[in-house]
Amino acid sequence: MSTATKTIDFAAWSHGHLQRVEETLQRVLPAPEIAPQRLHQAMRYAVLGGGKRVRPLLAFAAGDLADADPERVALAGAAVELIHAYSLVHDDLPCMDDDALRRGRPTCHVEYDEATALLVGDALQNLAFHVLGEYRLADDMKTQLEMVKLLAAAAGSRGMAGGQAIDLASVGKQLTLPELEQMHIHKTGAIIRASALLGARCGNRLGEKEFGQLDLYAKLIGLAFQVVDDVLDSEGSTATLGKTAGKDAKDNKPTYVSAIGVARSRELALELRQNALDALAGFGERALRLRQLADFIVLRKF
Ligand code: GRG
Repeated sequence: MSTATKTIDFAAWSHGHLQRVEETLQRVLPAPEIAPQRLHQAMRYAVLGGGKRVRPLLAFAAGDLADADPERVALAGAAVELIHAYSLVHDDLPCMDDDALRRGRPTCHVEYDEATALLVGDALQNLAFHVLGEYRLADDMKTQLEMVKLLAAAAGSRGMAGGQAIDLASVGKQLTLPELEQMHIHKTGAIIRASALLGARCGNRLGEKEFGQLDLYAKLIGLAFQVVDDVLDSEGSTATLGKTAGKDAKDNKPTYVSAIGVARSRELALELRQNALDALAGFGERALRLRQLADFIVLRKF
């Protein structure tokens, strides 16, 4: 397959899967007319208002490795996206990053109010686990329970929430590269990693070695995602990003750009991508979408 054909093919693949994710999110979110209406409307505002949906796409791509049923993966991917959306709503609150723009629109607490935004995050987090418990997502219940624990660990104090705590405690400090890496492996990487692992768990059980290789890929690509995020924050525009650009420097946050500069950060993202691709070497064509997503994550402009 030529590079041009593969690229077009990726566009079609992601378009189809994005539609499936949107339909699934629409379906699992409470309808806006159900009481309490304002909370349900705000939840839908936070989740359905755009976003790249990289995490569900990673779940689908990893699902390919395990011949997973796309309907199962769509639900697992939706659960991850609900956790992601909750994290953004809480991250934007005045007590955290205090941001007014997200996905090109007013943040949830600006559009509604702070208390509602807090409840939106709480409710989305619970909805994510409801989805993992409500539908049949794996061949056996033991695996499905593993999936619940996997997402709980990724979102909790030893995952995303813990990474956010390190982030808040690091304002005004210059972290070493290993410290920065630790922060981001937790804050951003844990949920990205969980997306891929959950997608794979929806299908035939991968061997330990194969699951380990997927895990390695997911860790590397999660870190690459954050390195690129730091570069985009420093170089991108608010209009393209749909969120306030230049916020890390303004807030005096340690980033890859502040630690090693833009040029080296770009190189690092490419190195991480290459290492992630190397981790997939044994999978052959089954890992095509994971390879293409690695490229998308590293070469993206928003
Ligand atoms: C646990 C209370 C609590 C809060 C967590 C981790 C967190 C708060 C927020 C994430 C903060 C953040 C903006 C991290 C940078 C990397 C990142 C997750 C960027 C946004 O993700 P994208 O680019 O966003 O995938 P879209 O809008 O495309 O979904």
